[in-house]
Amino acid sequence: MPKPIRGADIVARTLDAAGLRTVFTLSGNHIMSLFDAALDTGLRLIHVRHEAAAVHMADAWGRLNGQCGIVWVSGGAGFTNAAAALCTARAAESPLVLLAAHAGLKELGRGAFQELRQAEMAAPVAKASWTAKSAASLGHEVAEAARIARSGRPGPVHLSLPFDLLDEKLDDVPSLWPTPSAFDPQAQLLEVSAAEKVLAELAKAKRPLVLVGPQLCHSGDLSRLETLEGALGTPVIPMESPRGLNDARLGAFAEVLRQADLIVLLGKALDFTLRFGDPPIVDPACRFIAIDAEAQMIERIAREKGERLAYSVVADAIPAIPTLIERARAKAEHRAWTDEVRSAVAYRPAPWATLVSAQPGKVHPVELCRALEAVLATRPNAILVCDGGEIGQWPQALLAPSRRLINGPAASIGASIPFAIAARASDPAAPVVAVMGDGTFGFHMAEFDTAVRYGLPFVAVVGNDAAWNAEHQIQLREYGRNRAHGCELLPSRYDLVAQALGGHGELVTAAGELAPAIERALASGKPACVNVMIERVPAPSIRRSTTS
Ligand SMILES: Cc1ncc(C[n+]2csc(CCOP(=O)(O)OP(=O)(O)O)c2C)c(N)n1
Ligand SMILES: [Mg+2]
Repeated sequence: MPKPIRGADIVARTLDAAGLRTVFTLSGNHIMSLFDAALDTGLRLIHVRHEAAAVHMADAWGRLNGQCGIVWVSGGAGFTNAAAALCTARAAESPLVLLAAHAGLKELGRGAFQELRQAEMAAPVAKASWTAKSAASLGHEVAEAARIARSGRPGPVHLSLPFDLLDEKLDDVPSLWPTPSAFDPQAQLLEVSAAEKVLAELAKAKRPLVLVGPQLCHSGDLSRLETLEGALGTPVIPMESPRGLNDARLGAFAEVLRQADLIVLLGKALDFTLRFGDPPIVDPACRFIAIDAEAQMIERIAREKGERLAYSVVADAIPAIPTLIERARAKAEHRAWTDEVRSAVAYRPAPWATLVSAQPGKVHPVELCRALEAVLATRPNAILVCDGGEIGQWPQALLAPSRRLINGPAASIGASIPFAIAARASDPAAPVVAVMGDGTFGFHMAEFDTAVRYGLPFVAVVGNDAAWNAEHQIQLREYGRNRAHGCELLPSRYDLVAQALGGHGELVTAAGELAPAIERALASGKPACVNVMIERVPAPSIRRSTTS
């Protein structure tokens, strides 16, 4: 006789068997059966202080590991808190599965506890979003969610789990369990003949560029892009910032983009980050190639660019890279052009090298980055997180760690503390440094408690300018100083917040104190906040014609 099993056990065991063992969660009535089921598996629960933080953690997990991050939250408001954070993961092409409790199927339409059309609500911020159909299909539906999250252009998937299905008892028969391959992404491989066509177009072009989207920036495995650039003899440019062509990491790239005669969009959406590829940012005669997992993306590019879309193919971006490298033996050389692009990307204003703050008791963000550069130089396995408005742009401009997490094209601030905690959970030996604004710190500062409970140290370096400065700068530019309001904050002691929650805190008011304070924070072995009083300056907008 098969033993009876609960729906909740099917979910927990399915995740365990697939190796998806770290679950970011916050408890709630209807998922307590999942918590109970987890005890009989190898699952590790990391329970947090706000559901959005759990999603941000799973997002970071997905970006760092290429595996799905897993989230469990309650239904109703637990779900809505979580769903809001899917927006960041969706734009960043990050694979995760949000499993949310849901009113019982049997009570739907009768004003059930926490009854809400969750699947509809998450649909615009998820790759797929649905409510589980039966207890017997729960394992298969979880596998399907994970498969969709990692197929094509990766992204978050939401699956609501009606609590009556989680509580239902059924016989443990083999048909309940998905096969390991049910989790595998559906691959769309770039055919050799397609790769040859792309290479032939590259060979004909004089000033080609390959632009790659967020999914190729995730692992921080820049060497993959460098190898591609070397093999193609064509500059390969990562684009994952909501600032698009003003991405400080790309230096003066916008100036050379205008000269390109062929742009290969390798898994890179033609969107606002590229100003839609329209003139004057792109030459009106420039041609395009699109290699994209989504036929709809290619159709849109074809509609917008007409005959200037020289070639297109539906294929996944990541596995396309080895195929392109393999076939690129007779590569076209664009050495002078590649050097020109590289020097534009590497350009930083010369005055930055010697810049020091003119304001007593304050540090300039460039000085902050100088100290961080020294700290990171001795830690090649470090993970750098950048968040916040203006402050977050400076480390993106000045630091080049091998692993980096930024908020991404959704332009959402606030994820950095959860990102840092998940980064440490994912690589317990990695020093994790998160640079963020003072406004941003407030979004998830309670997660210091989570980090303390789980012994997951990281250093939050807060650029404290007592303002939502990015928006304040817009007011200064667009409306004038005397109409700037609603963006002031206090120069609060966030370092003491960290201490109060069991972490380590440092207050820094002079550049000379920075490196020692960050070193002490790392050495503390605790979640730490280095609260740095900084000048309220605009983010860099790098052009070779200007010095700021
Ligand atoms: C979730 C979210 N809310 C609001 C915004 C708008 N926004 C962008 S930057 C910014 C200010 C951030 O302030 P802070 O973290 O202190 O960084 P600063 O700009 O001061 O360096 C705001 C409010 C956003 N991008 N995302
Ligand atoms: Mg600020």
